[in-house]
Amino acid sequence: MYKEPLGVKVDFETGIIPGAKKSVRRLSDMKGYFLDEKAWEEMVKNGDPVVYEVYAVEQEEKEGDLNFATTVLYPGKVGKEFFFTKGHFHAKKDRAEIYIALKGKGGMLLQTPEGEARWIPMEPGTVVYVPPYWAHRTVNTGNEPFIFLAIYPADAGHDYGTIAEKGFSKVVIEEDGEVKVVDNPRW
Ligand code: S6P
Ligand code: ZN
Repeated sequence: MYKEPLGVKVDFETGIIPGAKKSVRRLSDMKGYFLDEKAWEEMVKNGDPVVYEVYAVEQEEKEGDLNFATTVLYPGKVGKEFFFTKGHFHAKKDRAEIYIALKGKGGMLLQTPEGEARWIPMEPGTVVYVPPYWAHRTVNTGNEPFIFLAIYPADAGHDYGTIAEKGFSKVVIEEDGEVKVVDNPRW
């Protein structure tokens, strides 16, 4: 009747959680996500790099329980756009989430269902509260892996559809050697 408590040591250097379920997202898994489609195609042809890996410790989708997962988001750009995670709303839209940055440099784009966006810069030690209803995507703006831990309700689920179709209203690019958060020209 009681579940067994669990303690695991997360490797802050690699993001690896022993015993966790690993998933890998390559650039080819992100067709249509980046603005510069030619650059995307070239990069997919020339090695199809891993954009991010997730190590997740997940429970049954039940109210009250919690999941946790690390993400290792690699450095890179497609055209001017920094590598990012796909981004999602939670399937149960009112489920919140906490992120803790462990290594590297980046940030989070958040967006309401109406398309109002926010950018929160993240570095090791930054804790981000993702309120209910906000879609969220992380972006690596540095030149080493950006690693963070996410803690989220076990019944939150993922809704990728809306973001896959429309993206975020802001994009994070490098211009004149600077990180800029600008309006998405496709929005
Ligand atoms: C889950 C949490 C993270 C992401 C991971 C990959 O709610 O927000 O563990 O799943 O960072 O991003 P995405 O958008 O591909 O799920
Ligand atoms: Zn989430």
